[in-house]
Formats: sequence, structure tokens, C-alpha cells
Amino acid sequence: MADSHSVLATLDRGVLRLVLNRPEKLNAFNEDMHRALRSQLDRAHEDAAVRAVLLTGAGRGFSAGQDLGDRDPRRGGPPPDLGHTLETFYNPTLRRLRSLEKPVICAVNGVAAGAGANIALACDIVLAARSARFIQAFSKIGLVPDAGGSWSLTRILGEPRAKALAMTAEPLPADTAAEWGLIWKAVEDEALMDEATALAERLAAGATLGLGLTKRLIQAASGGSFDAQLDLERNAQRRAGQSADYAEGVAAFLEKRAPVFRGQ
Ligand code: T3D
Repeated sequence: MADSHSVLATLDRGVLRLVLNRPEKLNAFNEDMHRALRSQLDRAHEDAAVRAVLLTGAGRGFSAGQDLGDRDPRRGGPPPDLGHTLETFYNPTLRRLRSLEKPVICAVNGVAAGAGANIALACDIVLAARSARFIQAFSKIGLVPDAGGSWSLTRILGEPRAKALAMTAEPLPADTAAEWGLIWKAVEDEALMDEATALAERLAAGATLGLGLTKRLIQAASGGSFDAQLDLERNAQRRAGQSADYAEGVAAFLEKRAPVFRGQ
């Protein structure tokens, strides 16, 4: 599955670049694309040579979410069990994105709709082309936000904006998404891939263990108390402080040179 055409994967300078590749369908998810993405994220977890992931889409869109051609009610038969498809295909990918102890950068190159938008929002650092828009398209077809969207939108934006976006399905332009803190930044379309690649390469050259622990700490923060967070920070710092990259970082500072981190 790792060589599926639905997701193009290349590893260079520690960055596993994953390109959703069904441009004629705006990179809507079918089962093959689900399996391919999941398999590449598992690879990112297992392979120490992968030190950051960069996710983007081929063509003019990032992803239009679920391939609705695979849900055509006109074919007859009982209605699909979408709880089952979420649990089988979407949720494992979302859980893997959030639990991967390596930075995941998302370059939203164009429209991101439905689960496509929410997969982008589950990445650690999201850059979007200025022409891109985020659409909670679910309400237009009688569904509810999924792929973690009801969680991310509410946590990041609060109920008023989360409800309005989810209920109206109005497109949210990249600039507004950045202004509202939903993504890291909007950049000129032509600059997106260069900027996202440079960021991914910078993080891939960083202290991987420390970055992974940082991700875990920040994700835990909003669910716990200040006191509990101090304990988590203590435990994480204990682990980070025993890493070779920490020793290298301090030595490099004292020697007034750039550190060479090896992800160990
Ligand atoms: O089912 C489960 O397992 C549960 C999980 C659900 C998760 C979900 O994501 S539900 C939400 C599904 N997504 C949508 O409802 C979005 C549908 N797409 C759109 O609303 C629009 O395409 C966009 C607003 C995203 C973009 O509009 P526009 O005008 O830029 O492009 P377009 O012309 O609509 O689309 C271009 C082509 O892509 C077109 O094909 P054609 O006519 O050129 O052959 C269109 O049919 C195709 N396409 C776009 N989105 C999908 C799609 N084909 C299949 N599934 C799609 N989601």
C-alpha cells in the first residue's frame, strides 16, 4: 500500500512529504487514499529517518473530504453506517496525526472541505495559500462535523464561531483562518510550498525527541489543570534532558556554533 498512487510519498532531508493525489476529485478520500495515508503515517511513526511530515494536496485543492461518489444513495441498498466508516478509516488517521511524536506540517494549497478541512486542522502547524478556503461542508449534506472538527473548531475558536461555521458551511478564507488563530499563517500562493518545505526541513533538523514531547505537552494542556501540567512538564523535561540532542544543544551554545541534532 505504501506505493499507492493516491498518496505520493518522498523522503528527503528527514521530511516525509505526502501529497494527496486525486486532483480530478479535489483529493476526496476513497478507501485507497485512506489506506495509503494511514500506511505512510505509520511509516513516519516507525522510521527514525523520518523527522517531520509535510502534508499537502495535488492540483488546485487540498481535499474535498469524503468521496461522495462512494456514498451514492441512488445505487439503492441500506444507508451506509458512517459511524463504522469513521471508526475504520478516518479516526485511526486522526489519532495517528495527533499522537505522532514528530512535527506534522500541513500546506493547504487550495480548498479544504469536510473531513479534508479537519484533517488539515489536526496537523501541528498549518500554512495555507492565500486563495485557500476552509469549508465545514457537512451541514450541506445533512451531516455533522467529523474528523475531529467539532473538537478543534470549538477549542480554537469558541462556540460562536464554531457553530456558525458548522451550521452555515460558509467558506472561511485562509487570511481569516489565520486572523482567528485557526491556522499558523496564510502565505502567497506561489510561496506556499517553498515556505512549508523550509519549515519542515528546519524542524526535521531539530531535536526530534524534544519536539515530540513539546507536541504532547501542548496537546495535554487544555485538558488538565496548571498543577497537573507542571507534573507533565517535569516528566517530559526529565526525558528531554537525557537525550543526546540536549547535550549537543548545550555544547553547541557554549562553543558558539550551530548545533547538529541527530534526533536522538
Ligand atoms: O462518508 C463517511 O465515511 C463519513 C465521513 C464524512 C466526511 C466528509 O468529508 S463529508 C463532506 C464531504 N465533502 C463535501 O461535501 C464537499 C463536496 N464538494 C464541494 O462542495 C465542492 O466541490 C468544493 C466546495 C469543495 C469545491 O468547489 P469547486 O466549485 O471549486 O469544485 P467542483 O467543481 O465542485 O469540484 C471539482 C470536481 O471535484 C468535480 O468533479 P467533475 O464535475 O469535474 O467531474 C466534483 O464533482 C469533484 N468533487 C469535489 N468534491 C468531491 C468531488 N467528488 C467526490 N466527492 C467529493 N467530496
